[in-house]
Amino acid sequence: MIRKYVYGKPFETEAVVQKIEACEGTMPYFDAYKETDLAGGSAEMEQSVLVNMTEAQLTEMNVKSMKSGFRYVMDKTDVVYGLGENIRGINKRGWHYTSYADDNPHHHEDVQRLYGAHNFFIVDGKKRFGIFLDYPGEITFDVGYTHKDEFRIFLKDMNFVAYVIEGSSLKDIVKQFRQMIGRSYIAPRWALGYCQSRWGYENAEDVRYVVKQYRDNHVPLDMICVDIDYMDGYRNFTIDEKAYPAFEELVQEMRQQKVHLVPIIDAGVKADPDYYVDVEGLEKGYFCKKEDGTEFVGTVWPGECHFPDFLNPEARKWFGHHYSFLLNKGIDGFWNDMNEPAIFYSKRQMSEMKEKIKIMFEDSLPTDQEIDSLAWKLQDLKNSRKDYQSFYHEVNGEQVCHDKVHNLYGYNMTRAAGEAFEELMPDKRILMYSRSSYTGMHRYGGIWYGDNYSWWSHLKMNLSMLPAMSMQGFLYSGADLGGFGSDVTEDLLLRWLELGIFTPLMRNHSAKGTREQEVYQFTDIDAFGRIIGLRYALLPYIYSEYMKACLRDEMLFRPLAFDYEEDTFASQVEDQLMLGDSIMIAPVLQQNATGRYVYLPEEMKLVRFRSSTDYEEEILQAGHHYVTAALDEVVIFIRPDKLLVLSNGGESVEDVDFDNVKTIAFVKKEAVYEYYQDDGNSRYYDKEEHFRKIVEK
Ligand code: MIG
Repeated sequence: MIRKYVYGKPFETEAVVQKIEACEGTMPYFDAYKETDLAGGSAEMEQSVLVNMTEAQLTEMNVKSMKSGFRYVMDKTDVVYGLGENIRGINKRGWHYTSYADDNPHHHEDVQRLYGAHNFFIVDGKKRFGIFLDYPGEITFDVGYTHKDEFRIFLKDMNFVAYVIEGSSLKDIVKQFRQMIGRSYIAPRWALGYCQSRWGYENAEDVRYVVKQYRDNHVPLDMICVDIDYMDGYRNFTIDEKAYPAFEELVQEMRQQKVHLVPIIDAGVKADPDYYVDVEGLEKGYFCKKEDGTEFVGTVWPGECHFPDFLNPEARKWFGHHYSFLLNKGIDGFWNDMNEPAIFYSKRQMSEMKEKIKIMFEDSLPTDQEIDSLAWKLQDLKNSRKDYQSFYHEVNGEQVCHDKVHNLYGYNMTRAAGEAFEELMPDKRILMYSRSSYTGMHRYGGIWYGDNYSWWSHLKMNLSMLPAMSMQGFLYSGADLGGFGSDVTEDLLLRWLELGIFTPLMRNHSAKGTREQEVYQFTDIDAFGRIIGLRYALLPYIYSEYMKACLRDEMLFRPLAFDYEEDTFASQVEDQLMLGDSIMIAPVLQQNATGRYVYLPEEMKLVRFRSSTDYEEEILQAGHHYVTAALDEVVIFIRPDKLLVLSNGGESVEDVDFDNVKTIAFVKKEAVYEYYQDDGNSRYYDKEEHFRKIVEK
């Protein structure tokens, strides 16, 4: 059951598609809560007194700052799931998280926010409920950070909608939420192939070289992402003719190699009187403006940029239709970047900074501390709150300050593309994944999890994020495998791919200046070929589960506790996941380990793959086990009376035979599997003939 509570005058985010009548009163579970900072002492006042005080009374009391929100007192054993793209574990307890989309390439253990804003969570304990706060501005979820047993939520202002969801199970709560926000974006089947990417392929020859290496080594490959270097001076919807001459021919040549070229699009449009997109945008008034009515300018990769007002439906349509520049060249997939939006700095802030630096160096030499603080201040120029507060969107004829709707920017950029694709290519699925996102964007594209590092802890973080993303409906998603920043090692890449073979978006991506991380850069190419080959063998299962999760508003990856609610240990398991209907995965996440401990909530069949054809099986009892998994081995666990469908593999998705599949089953009485299959490319997903039962006795 879903109950809706409207507070104040909420902004219409269009995250929710279901019509739900609002209830009277205030939302259950959480009590109204205020936190004050009293001048001359910050002793907490009695809540009963505080929440009823008027603004005037508070001012009289010398309140320096006050945060308004809600509080829930957690039981010791309560587990909190959700919040989508965030750091830390599956159980979000013990930290504070902020929804305010941020381009932060340092996913350290102490950051509070990343690129997306996903305000849905479930509290599971003596009481069990889910809450979605539909609010496009900044929210803080203090999940036992300030007080270990209190869950406090603070919103910038009290104009929002709360949806409180109760259900018969954790899965049921998620399903109701997902039905409410609409069906997830469905990627073309080829986009579940392996993707090689790097910010650093500078020209067509670089791309050809990568593809040749993969094909020569017989390591499967379906896509190459091209990063900002393919554009002419980082101008969206242009091509650098020197680096990528005859782009259309390159696209065709790649298609003959069964590889899709996937270009990046950035949010900022270069401010340039000789650039057609900028000229059009200015003419039509489609860019975000400052209070004085002139266009806001911020510096990003192209230099000074204008920012399309994606909240304006006309501007959205205009920008979306520009993707046809590339669609017409044979492109059928894109990634949307820098759409928080990322801003390196604005002119105004830069001049202020220059002033500060001048003063600092004027009279005397700065101290060490001053230099440190200067470095911090320079960092603060990036993605600065002041900038976000200084420009406006036009929504139904009204000016809305960007800061208040910040989290909707990337969502609506991707929506612009998604809506255009539906119009321009009604019969074909186009690949789209974005960096920034908000609930609702899941209907138009997937996401990748941004600029992680080549760190073992980030491999673990990748695993933790997967079920949280499934909850939010971002089913086509994945992290940069091998890590984006810093230098990868061969063993880390192998282990990371051993998780990546299960995620719908399976992309190896890395940053300029880091160690090259294509699989052929390392010694045991054969092992990489076998692991990636296993992905292609598993594709019938992964695609079928992915599609069913999309079509039925379900989770693809689940924490163990979602399937074994009665099992009191299951909620403790932070490094294993249920994947689809039949299996549990337990990747090795630690360097130099030749195996790991695995918890089995019930008897299961272990399958240890060295390749799709070379594997062994073993039945394991419920309980704790140490399971070996050498560097080139993948262990999975099949549940009782469930089965796995496998193909004979292939070097590209189009070579995979999805009709004639093999099975590996754990038969106790009878293993049953519902196998989904379609052409992988059209938009007629729901036909009955796509579902087939496979039974094994
Ligand atoms: O400021 O386009 O997250 O995947 O390679 C960095 C260059 C801009 C950030 C993306 C990353 C991409 C990079 N971009």
